[in-house]
Amino acid sequence: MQRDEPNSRVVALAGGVGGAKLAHGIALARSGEHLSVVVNTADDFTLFGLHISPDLDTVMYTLAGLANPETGWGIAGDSFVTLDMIKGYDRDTWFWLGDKDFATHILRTERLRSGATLTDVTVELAEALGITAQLLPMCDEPVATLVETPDGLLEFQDYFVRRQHADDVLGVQFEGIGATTIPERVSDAVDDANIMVLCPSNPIVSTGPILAIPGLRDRLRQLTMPIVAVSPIIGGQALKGPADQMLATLGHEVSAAGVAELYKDFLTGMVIDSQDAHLAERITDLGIAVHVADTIMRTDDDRRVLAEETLIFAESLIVKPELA
Ligand code: FO1
Repeated sequence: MQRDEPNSRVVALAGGVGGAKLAHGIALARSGEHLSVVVNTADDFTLFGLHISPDLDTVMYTLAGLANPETGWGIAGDSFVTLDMIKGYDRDTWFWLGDKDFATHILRTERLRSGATLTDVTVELAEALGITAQLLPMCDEPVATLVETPDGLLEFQDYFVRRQHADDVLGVQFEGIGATTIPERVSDAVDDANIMVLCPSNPIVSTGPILAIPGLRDRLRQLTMPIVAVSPIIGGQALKGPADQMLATLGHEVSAAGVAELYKDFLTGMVIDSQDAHLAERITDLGIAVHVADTIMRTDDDRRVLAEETLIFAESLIVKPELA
């Protein structure tokens, strides 16, 4: 197919597994060189003295072709000898860290302790793994998602992994977000892009923290490039994780239209699943163009095809200068 903009520069905002899959699809559909992925870091935490960045690692391993295909996070075929030994010391091992994965956390922590920024370390690790896309944390300052539940305020991984996201979410807080700034490399990536894609990630705790960085949402509202989201909710459900439960307990509609409401102040277009075609008119009524596609990504080819469709849709929304 002939495209007007075969080499669009794309900046993608992503959280964990769903975000990683679409980012991988974009790299497969076009090329990593034309892609910057800005990743949520509000899930980051310290374990065994190591700085863990679950979403960054999920995107990094996925783009490098190393991700565990069953879980979507962690490394395929990893062993757990280190964690077993830690367990032998009578320590709680609720968060599964594989041996190869440990290497990433050790080196990240070492570099951060020697004064490198999270952006520096992320770029170094991704390059070393041969990733051609630019992988960027949403910010360099620490941010921690805290989840308000009937049992009190929980740290994110405590809520998500240890307690298996079983608690009702009554609110979320992004501790530290007020002191964050948009990193220069993220700012440059946005400036250089002609398409922005919001990956199908949890809109509350994955893209939510990215959009909460002071000044970022205002910046998106002023952009002239198309900003297209792929809905993480299909047929009223999240494919993975607690986005559906969270939307419900926070009083949002659990549908692609509910997600469109959350993004409507800056969104140009939305890709929704064929199962949700009936929602198209409600979303277009919000001033958001809609493209209907099969959005479930089971294989690498599904990722590539969805990414290609999303980019062609976004490119159709680029306002040509003579029409502006
Ligand atoms: N998710 C789990 O549900 N259980 C785990 O034991 C777990 C370990 C883990 C280790 C490294 C990593 O990079 C991610 C890991 N995740 C695990 C996923 C992760 O914590 C969540 O999916 C995200 O924070 C939400 O996007």
